[in-house]
Amino acid sequence: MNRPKVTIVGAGQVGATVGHLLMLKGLADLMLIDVVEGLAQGKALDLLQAAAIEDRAVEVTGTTDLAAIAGSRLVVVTAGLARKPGMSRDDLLAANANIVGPIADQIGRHAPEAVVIVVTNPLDVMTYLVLQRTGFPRHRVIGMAGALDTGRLRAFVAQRLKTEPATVQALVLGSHGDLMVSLSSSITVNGAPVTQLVSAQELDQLITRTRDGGAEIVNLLKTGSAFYAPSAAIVEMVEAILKDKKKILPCAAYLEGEYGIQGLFAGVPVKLGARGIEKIIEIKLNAEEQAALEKSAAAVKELVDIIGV
Ligand code: A3D
Repeated sequence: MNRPKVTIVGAGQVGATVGHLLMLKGLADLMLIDVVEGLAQGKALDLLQAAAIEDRAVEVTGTTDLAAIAGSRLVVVTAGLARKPGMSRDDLLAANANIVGPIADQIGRHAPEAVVIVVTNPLDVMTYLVLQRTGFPRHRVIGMAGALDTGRLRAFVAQRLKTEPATVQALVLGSHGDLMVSLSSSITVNGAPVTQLVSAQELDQLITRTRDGGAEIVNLLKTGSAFYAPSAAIVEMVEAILKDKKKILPCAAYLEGEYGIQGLFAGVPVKLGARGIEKIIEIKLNAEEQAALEKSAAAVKELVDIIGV
């Protein structure tokens, strides 16, 4: 069978979990790459054996060699340092730029037609760096954040209302971080506006918990950060692309005037299909939401200026 090849660069908590979920779906042959000798090889071997038990006929290979990106239909970049307690996403900036920049160079060289999903934090800046260093068109470089943040908000709303998460719809835009923009007006439960189901104060608390969702888990874990939900969100995006689903999801996309933002990544609803981002969906925001989105983009611009890409 002619399965596409998906490469995951960074075989840590997120990368390996993405590998596990993708293996279970049997969607693609997998290449795991990590700078630590033996790590990607060991996890790949473990996954290959798990695939036999799960009855999935996929190839899983591990290496330290970035040249193994060659032939990838899709590359997921999770290489980098994870946040530690008390560390903001922005603290990670310089360290992760030095890791992600050279990886992007190798993606451009070895898989010039690939779609790239960037996960390394600070997300919006790392995605910008990958766009610049690969020279890829903007529809093929996508940041994962909105799908995760939306999932977190849906989980909290469903838990509060004691209902199934599948019935809860929501949209979280902006940058991934303290300035994410949750659109209260977008949250519905089986079509009913959530604003009529919980008090404004409760809704605020759910939105705040979503904004701080990553930090809450970091503080509990003490070492490392969230990986199950981030990986599920990445796989949702990978599946939409490999299956050409035309699925509308919030993702970090490079904006060229959409939402009044020029030359930066921000989380907005996009249509994901075989080409990557097939369309940036512009929805009408109220003045407060627009101002919040612009504030969040301005914060990303400051970080982009710091790393000077
Ligand atoms: P972790 O378990 O530390 O895995 C990172 C892996 O990257 C490690 O195995 C490293 O050895 C590897 N690595 C480091 N440098 C290189 C390199 N040059 N080439 C190849 N591999 C390398 O972290 P994690 O998996 O928990 O998180 C990975 C990244 O994703 C971090 O930057 C997180 O902050 C980020 N993350 C983002 C989200 C978003 O929602 C955007 C969610 C979760 C994690």
